[in-house]
Amino acid sequence: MSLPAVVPAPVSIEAGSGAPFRLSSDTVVNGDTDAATALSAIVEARTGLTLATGEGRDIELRVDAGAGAAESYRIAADEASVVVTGADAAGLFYGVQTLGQLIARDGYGWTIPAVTIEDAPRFAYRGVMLDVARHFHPVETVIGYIDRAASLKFNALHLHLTDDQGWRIQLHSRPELTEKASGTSVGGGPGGFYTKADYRAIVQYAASRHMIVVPEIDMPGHTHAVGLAYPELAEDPSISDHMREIIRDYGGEEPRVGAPYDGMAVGFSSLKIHDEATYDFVADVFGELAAMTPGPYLHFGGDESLSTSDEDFAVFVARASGIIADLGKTPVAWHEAGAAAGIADTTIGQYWGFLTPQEGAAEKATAFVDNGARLILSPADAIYLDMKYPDGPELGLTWANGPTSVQRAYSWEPSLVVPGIDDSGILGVEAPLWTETIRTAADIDTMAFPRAAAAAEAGWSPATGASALRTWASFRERVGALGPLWKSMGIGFHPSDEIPWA
Ligand code: TNX
Repeated sequence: MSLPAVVPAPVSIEAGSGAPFRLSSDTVVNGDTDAATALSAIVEARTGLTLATGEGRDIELRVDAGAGAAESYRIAADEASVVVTGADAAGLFYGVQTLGQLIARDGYGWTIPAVTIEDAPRFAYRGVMLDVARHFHPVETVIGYIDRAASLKFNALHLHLTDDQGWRIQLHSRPELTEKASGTSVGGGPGGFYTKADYRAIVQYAASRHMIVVPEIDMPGHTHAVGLAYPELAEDPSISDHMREIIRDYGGEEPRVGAPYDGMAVGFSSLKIHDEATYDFVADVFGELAAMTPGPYLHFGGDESLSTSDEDFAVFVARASGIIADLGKTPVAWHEAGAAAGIADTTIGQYWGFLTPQEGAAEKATAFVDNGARLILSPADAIYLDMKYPDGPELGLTWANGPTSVQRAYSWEPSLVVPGIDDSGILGVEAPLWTETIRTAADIDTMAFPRAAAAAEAGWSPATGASALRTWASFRERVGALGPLWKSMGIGFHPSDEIPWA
């Protein structure tokens, strides 16, 4: 008997021998109210049925604090009943997401197959990143992305809030940032920013889906927009020959002092490293963000600071990470920052190199673990969701060995990326979506689905080799089976020809 399709693959799944549970408008759901609301919404979207509440317990949703590890859950379904037990509220929520994937249809109606599932995450951190700087994405789009990501058991939304092209978060301590530096985007589009109330709404919605928000303010490079608001903090653009080549390839103008930048080239901007005013700025920005952000992480970027010398970069990284640590938060930085002596030793590194590390990336990443912290893995040639598909639309870039097939997004093992770094040094996995070419919610859906599901499985499911389900052959079948559920959720996924869509 074939197993029901669940993505990300659970720790264990066993098909029962009996008849399935039948869903109808008489089916009563009972127990935890938040979980019941979440399940009813999924069932209604997928089947059109409205579940009943009241006496009876056809479907029971409960939290049992002794039931297992954080975020874990168990499902027992047979002809008579369906019981989902979470070890905590997040675990119960994930059990409900799995239950949504189990909904099937036979000749008589909607069913949940007889099945027993035990499940818990491999890694504590499972993230998606959305770049709202290159193109701004409104609150509704972010909320939609939270729903989609949470359905795959992602628990962190990293927002790339600032870059050369725009500053997207309102701060009362530094109002000029959004007043003067949020009005454009790549290609000259209109830009935009989140008010403090918008940001709070995003944080709150994410929390309701058991996700934290990780805000990133990219520094000391990627800061041309800062110079529009505070010219005294920014170095003049430094335009290398390499950058002129990129401008030739991608089009666009060279960055100019005092003018918004709407091109795609990177690495020309820097904050002034040897000016105390810079660190007053860093303290204001992260101080205000810390107060708005209940999650433990503040990301200070640190990538591609190509116009900052190594010595100056190290000075900046030490100061910025120290400021964040002193606020009681855990700093996060892209892996380049690992090279900086003096970095706060709690800083989490985000590795964005290739599956086979090149040019010192592994050494820089390893430095975070040597300091006693851990890594988030975002291998660019596997799970950069902004890479073109081989058979997809024109959207996306190709620099990370692209185009990137669904098979390549799936076929990697976290403990084999950075040599010597195994699960104990890995906090988790994150799939970034940069938005130089990505303008709309529909664009986001196309690029992220189905490849985000591959990243979800790398972050949640047992290691490759530790589960019969952790193969490309199994994954493509299971993802294909999610097609109807994704359609019912309104996900405009890319109908990749690598996947046998149901
Ligand atoms: C590299 S990955 C960047 C971003 C670009 C992205 C495009 C990283 C830390 N930096 O600035 O948007 O490539 O794929």
